[in-house]
Amino acid sequence: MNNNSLVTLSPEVGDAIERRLPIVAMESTIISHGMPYPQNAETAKNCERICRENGAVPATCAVIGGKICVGLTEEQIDYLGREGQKVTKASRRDLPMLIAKSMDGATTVAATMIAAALAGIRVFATGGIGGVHRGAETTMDISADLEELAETPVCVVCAGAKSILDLNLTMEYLETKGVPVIGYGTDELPAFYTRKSGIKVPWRSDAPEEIAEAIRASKELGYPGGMLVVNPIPEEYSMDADVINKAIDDAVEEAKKKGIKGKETTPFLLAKIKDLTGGESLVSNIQLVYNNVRLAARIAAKL
Ligand code: PSU
Ligand code: MN
Repeated sequence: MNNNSLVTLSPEVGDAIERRLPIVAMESTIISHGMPYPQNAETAKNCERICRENGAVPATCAVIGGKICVGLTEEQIDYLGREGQKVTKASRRDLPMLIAKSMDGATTVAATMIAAALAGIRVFATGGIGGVHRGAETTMDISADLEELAETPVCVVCAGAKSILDLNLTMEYLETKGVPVIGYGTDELPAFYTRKSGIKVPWRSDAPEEIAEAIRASKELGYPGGMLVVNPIPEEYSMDADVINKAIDDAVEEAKKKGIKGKETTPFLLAKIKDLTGGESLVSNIQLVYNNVRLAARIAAKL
């Protein structure tokens, strides 16, 4: 499958591709920019373990020394965790120059989808995706993740989107781009830390098998893009809506005051929210990622 000289498969992932075993891709910006050290590296390694326990081979992706690595060693995961925001946050627009300069980069949802697609991997688990930011009507801050979902055939399992984004506009954007959005066991878009947002999703599925069938159908229809499965955070880890929404509003306000822009916006907000909730948001964040890995592994197993 991998004839691309830019892509390096780990031995485990290479073997899984050859044997056509279920594989789940995972991103690395969530490690470097999404969580503090050492919880970030621990979470990434636990995700790999949970993935294996659920019958799929994990393929955490990053750019290391200018190579697109699909499947990382524990040392590489620790390195990304330790370096944190010193590593380049790499989205679609960053890959060519990171490769040209033989640099390292932690891949966002968009860049991880590209890596996964190059390796022939069709299912990807993460926490939250980027989207249309609040105030995008003046800043034009719309994550490249949305465009990637329209262009690259990978099914992304997430816990919805944080309300650091404008969730209504994010859904409108996905509708315009024709990206299938499927609520797993829900009719509503989950809001990452909470199970509900009040926004309807176009489709609901209660069966990983059915989602796998939709992935196959999308391919047969000749759709270029992927799809988005939104999986609510388990009840026991979901946060109080008032507490989290207040923290998010305060974080957005502070980012505006400080003039935080562009790719710094999402990492700034994530760190601020964690501080404002006294770390409670981090616990929820970690648990919802595990929950998404479990579902992604079950979908991959049905493909
Ligand atoms: N949302 C989260 N946690 C994250 C991210 C988003 O709840 O770690 C990361 C993901 O890697 C996502 C990226 O792809 O931020 C989006 O950044 P931007 O909005 O700059 O495209
Ligand atoms: Mn942006």
